[in-house]
Amino acid sequence: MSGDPPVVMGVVNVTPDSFSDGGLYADADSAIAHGRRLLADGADILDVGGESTRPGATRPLVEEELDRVVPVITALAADGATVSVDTMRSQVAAAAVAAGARIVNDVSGGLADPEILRVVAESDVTYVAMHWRAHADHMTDFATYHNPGGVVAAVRDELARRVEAVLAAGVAPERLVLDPGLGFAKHGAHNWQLLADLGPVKALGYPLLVGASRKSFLGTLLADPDGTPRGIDGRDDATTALSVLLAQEGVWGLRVHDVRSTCDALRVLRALDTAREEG
Ligand code: PMM
Repeated sequence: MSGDPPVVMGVVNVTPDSFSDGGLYADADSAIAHGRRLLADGADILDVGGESTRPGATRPLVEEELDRVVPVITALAADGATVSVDTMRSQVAAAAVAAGARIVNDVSGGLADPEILRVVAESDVTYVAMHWRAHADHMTDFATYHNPGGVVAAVRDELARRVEAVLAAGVAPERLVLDPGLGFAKHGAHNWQLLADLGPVKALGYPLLVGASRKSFLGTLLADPDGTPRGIDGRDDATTALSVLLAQEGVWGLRVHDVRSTCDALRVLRALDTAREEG
């Protein structure tokens, strides 16, 4: 690993329907307890979300999303955790920041609700802009990349346009993080192409967050001989393998569900680095 190890962002989905952990932490108490477990496992950041973005998901009302995330953010921030809010909505971002969130993780990169950029610009929080093309209920319609350079060039170019919008809204460049958006308007092969060639996205010059954890392209990779995709519960080892590779690529952050295995893997990398430096 050259440079700083990635930060580990643990996922706290306060939703009834997220694809990986939907319904497990749908009430505030269990979500708060889960966040505390992730902190004990070594998470640097807790990413609290109240809207499922699984393909085909329908959106909650703003009030529902607020009711889900605000009490959880308030409690975890009061514990001293660095909390991120996973939202595309300006009202939710504003309430989350008021409740103590330090990062706004917007999977739409400001496309779903451009007002969110103003909320971020008027605060001092970090903004994660992810590559995104459409809401979950029809994003698979947009999973085509026939342009020269394919998905890698498209993601780079579309993120570059988001960077312009974010900076034009007054967000300081040092507060911006980019994310290639694995699984969002992307089929399995697109995700692998992006993972195999992060260089062009990295060359935009911003820290990168990557969320590969438990996503369906891993289920497909690990499918049974009869083609049945590996279930959510069986995807953490493959996620951890990717965490190791992404750490070696120098990404800024890893968004994962099973925080402990990724933190363990990062400790292995650090021990090797130390042995090399001392040897
Ligand atoms: N993936 C999901 C939700 N939020 N945020 C960022 N920045 N990057 C991601 O890849 C990402 C995200 C969907 O996964 P989940 O349903 O397991 O939370």
